[in-house]
Amino acid sequence: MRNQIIKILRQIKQTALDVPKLLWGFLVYSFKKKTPKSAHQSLINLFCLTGGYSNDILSLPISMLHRPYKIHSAKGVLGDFNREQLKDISKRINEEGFYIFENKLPDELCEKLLKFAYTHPATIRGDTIQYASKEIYVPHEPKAVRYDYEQQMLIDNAQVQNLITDKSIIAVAQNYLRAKPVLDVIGMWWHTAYQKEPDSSAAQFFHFDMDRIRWLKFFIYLTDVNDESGPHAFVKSSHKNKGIPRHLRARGYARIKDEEIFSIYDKENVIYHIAPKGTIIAEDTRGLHKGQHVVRGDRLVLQLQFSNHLFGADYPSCKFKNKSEKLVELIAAYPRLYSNYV
Ligand SMILES: O=C(O)CCC(=O)C(=O)O
Ligand SMILES: [Fe+2]
Repeated sequence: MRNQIIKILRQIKQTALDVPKLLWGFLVYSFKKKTPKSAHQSLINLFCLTGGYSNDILSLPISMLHRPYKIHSAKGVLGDFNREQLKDISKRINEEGFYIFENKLPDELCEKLLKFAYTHPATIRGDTIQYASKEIYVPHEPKAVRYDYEQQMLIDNAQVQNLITDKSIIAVAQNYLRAKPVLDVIGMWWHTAYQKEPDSSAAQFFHFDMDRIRWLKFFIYLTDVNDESGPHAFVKSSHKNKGIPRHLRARGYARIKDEEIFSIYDKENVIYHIAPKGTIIAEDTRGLHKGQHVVRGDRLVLQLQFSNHLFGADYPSCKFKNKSEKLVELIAAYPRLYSNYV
């Protein structure tokens, strides 16, 4: 009983510190367009404390201030969605934390991106890598567990520009976020069979993301993904409020071992996205997820992240150097959507 009271008092004290720090952080952000580190930490602390309610409360004024764009035709690589279909997709993501689209990325687009990956250097990453040098990925001869392509190269790539101006993707993101979306991460990386053990810096242990207040990630497989080549894994419904038990949240951004996940969640709720190349998954990575480590082969994935606000983690910034005609047109129509790159 005494311990319980001490715990509650500690939580009250923590909240009393984190709420003003967060609000102060918003004020600083509105002037500097940069979040103070301590305010981002408070966002994480409050998530750990409330299990997600804090993010939902913060999202309310954002939704009111940045009401969704009018998108006339939500047509593109994912399909041609009407309002009801968009609602259904959001409902499924709200329920399960992810949605796998029936439509795949056309082969031609996958091939072009794959060719880009085979011909451009990427930064190698891994727990054992001392120097983040740039290397061209050679299949069967990996030099690290992960190869990350530079965002600047990606945003200027014609295929990537095709995807970030795709109305079906934009509409799905906006519908889920319930606000004007802001595109804020464009990433592409290989996971390789470099090592037998999962790697922490390559996101191969279960974890939740908390870089933003609310966001949606699109994972696009550019290679066939089987059970050995590193499927993306997600714990169904763990993105919901209190979907992650308090004792796990209490550890903050910690990486969680599989044994612990399976001791908490039913096996059938731990989903491994084994799927062919071109598969597109929308996921709320507030839930527990990871890239299963690769046993054989490799996996190339492209990721787009849309958030309801740029408050949060401070990513290195980059701006468009070349723009397709369509991108120029959409930047004018949806300035907030591309504000991070303009
Ligand atoms: O590579 C993966 O499948 C996981 C990546 C991840 O954790 C993330 O994008 O947030
Ligand atoms: Fe993650």
